[in-house]
Formats: sequence, structure tokens, C-alpha cells
Amino acid sequence: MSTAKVGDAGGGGAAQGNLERINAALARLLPTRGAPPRLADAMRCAVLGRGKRLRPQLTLLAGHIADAAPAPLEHAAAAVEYIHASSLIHDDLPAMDDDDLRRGESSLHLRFGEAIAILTGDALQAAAFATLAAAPASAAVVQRWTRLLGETIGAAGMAGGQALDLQGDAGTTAQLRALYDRKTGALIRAAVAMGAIAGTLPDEEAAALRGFGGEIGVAFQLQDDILNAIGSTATLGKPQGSDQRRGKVTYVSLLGVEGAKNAARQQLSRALGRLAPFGRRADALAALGERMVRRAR
Ligand code: GRG
Repeated sequence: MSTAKVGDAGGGGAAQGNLERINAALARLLPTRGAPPRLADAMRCAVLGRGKRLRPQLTLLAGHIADAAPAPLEHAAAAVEYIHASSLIHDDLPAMDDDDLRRGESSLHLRFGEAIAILTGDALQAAAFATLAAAPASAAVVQRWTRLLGETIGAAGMAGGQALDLQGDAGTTAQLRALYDRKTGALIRAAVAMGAIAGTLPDEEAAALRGFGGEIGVAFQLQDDILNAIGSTATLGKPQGSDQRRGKVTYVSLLGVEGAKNAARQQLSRALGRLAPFGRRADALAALGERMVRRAR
């Protein structure tokens, strides 16, 4: 795969090239050797299914801006997607959101049973860290990645955000934003930051990239709220209207559909504003940010 394609803003061919490269890396680096066949099957289903691969694309494009080498970037991108896949499995479990449908197919716990689904999530979290540790990168880079990813998925990050979500008592947009920043935004921010860590950027540019990651993460979850309210189950590949059926507090329940759309637009423009210092160098990353918010699934 040509590395020259990674950051081209042209969309079409370059984006497709990145997707092929990501899918190849996800399959190649997935540590299933020695796993019981059923667990290995479940891991492959969870990781190689019909996902959009937004987070690994963010890692590659941020790494491109930071002039990072392609091989270590692939490890970071795969690690982020393994965590994402793990989070989807756990999110769908009966004890969490109890969702039957994911990416247009039965949720993993319905296909493999709840125990194997839990173990698949566990194994994928471990796989992420093993993949980082096996990257052809300096010890300093691997240490920064592992610390960041550990903090991202932990009590102050995704696990904490999910706990707040299950509590269901975010009553204001400020509280909801703080919750989304952990539950969804943390991994998206980390995906961008890990690309930056793999390369060389002055501190203020690295901070600008992290800022973009944080803002686009919240914008992405805002669009998710909107799609849950007005999308279709067939396009989404997951149940439309589930937030309302569960009485969940979302941007749509707080602001209405039009208010949430406005908030998403504002949030997107805040995110894109963070890329200003990079000029045309960030065109592809900005285009991906726009796709993340203007998506239909
Ligand atoms: C500690 C990893 C970990 C998980 C435990 C379950 C949990 C805590 C957190 C849930 C996080 C979560 C699933 C947030 C929702 C984010 C979201 C809108 C995901 C959908 O992402 P897409 O659209 O999915 O990128 P695809 O299918 O395209 O990959």
C-alpha cells in the first residue's frame, strides 16, 4: 500500500486505500493464535465486520500530519479499533444497553452466547495492548500510547462514561457533553492523539490535534443521537428509536431534533477550527471529520 495515499484529501481512492490498509492490518495483527476456535471466531466477527473504521482512519490521518512512519501507525490504528470493537460488544450486552442488532446483524452475544461475548471483549482489550507493545516503535512511543489508551478506556474514560450513561441522570447539555466526552469522545480523541504521538509535532500542534479529536468525538455522538431519533433501522444497522424507548437523556431529548442538528453543526465547526494551524495539510482529516458528522449510519 502506498503511504503517499494516506493523507490525500481527494476522498474516493485515497480513503478506499486507507480502508483496505486498515482492514488488512486488523486481520494480520489480531492475536488469535492459541485461542479456542470459538473465541477466535467471535474475535474475528467483532473486528472484521461491517464497521466504518472511523477511529483507525483518524489515527492514520493524524499520523500523516505528524509525519509518522506507516508500520507503527498501523499497530496504533488496529489497537484503537480492537478497543472500539470490544466496547460495542460490551455495550450491547443485556446488562448494558441490551441491544439485539449491531451492524445489521445479531449482536455478538446472541450469536456466540453471553459468556463468550464478554470474553471476546476482554480478549480484544488485551489484544489492543499486545498490539501496541509489538509495534516497531521506540519504547518511549509505546509507553505514551499504552498509558494514553489505558487512561482512555478506564474509570475516568470509557468505563466511567458508560457508568454515567447507565445512571441516566445527565439533566443538562453540559452534563451530557461531559458524559459523551468520556463514553465516546475519549477513544476518538485517543485515536487522533496516538497518530500524533507516532510522529513528530511541536507541542502546540499536537495540542491542536488533540483538541480536534475531543471536539469531533462529541460531534460524532451528537450525530448518533440524531440518527437514533430520525434514521432508519435498515440504514443504521442498529435499532432506530431505542433511546426514546428507554427514556434516555440525549441531545435530542434535551434540545429537540432541530436543536440537536444545530448543536452538531456548531460542534463540527469548533472541531474544524482546531485544524486551522495545519492549513491544507489537514484537508483529509477535516474531510473525515465532516463525514463523521454528516453520516447517515
Ligand atoms: C472499557 C472498552 C471498554 C468498554 C466498556 C461499554 C463501554 C465501557 C462503553 C461504551 C462505549 C460506546 C459503545 C459508545 C458508543 C459510541 C458509538 C456511537 C459507537 C458507534 O461507532 P461507529 O458508528 O461504529 O463508528 P461502527 O459500527 O461503524 O464501527
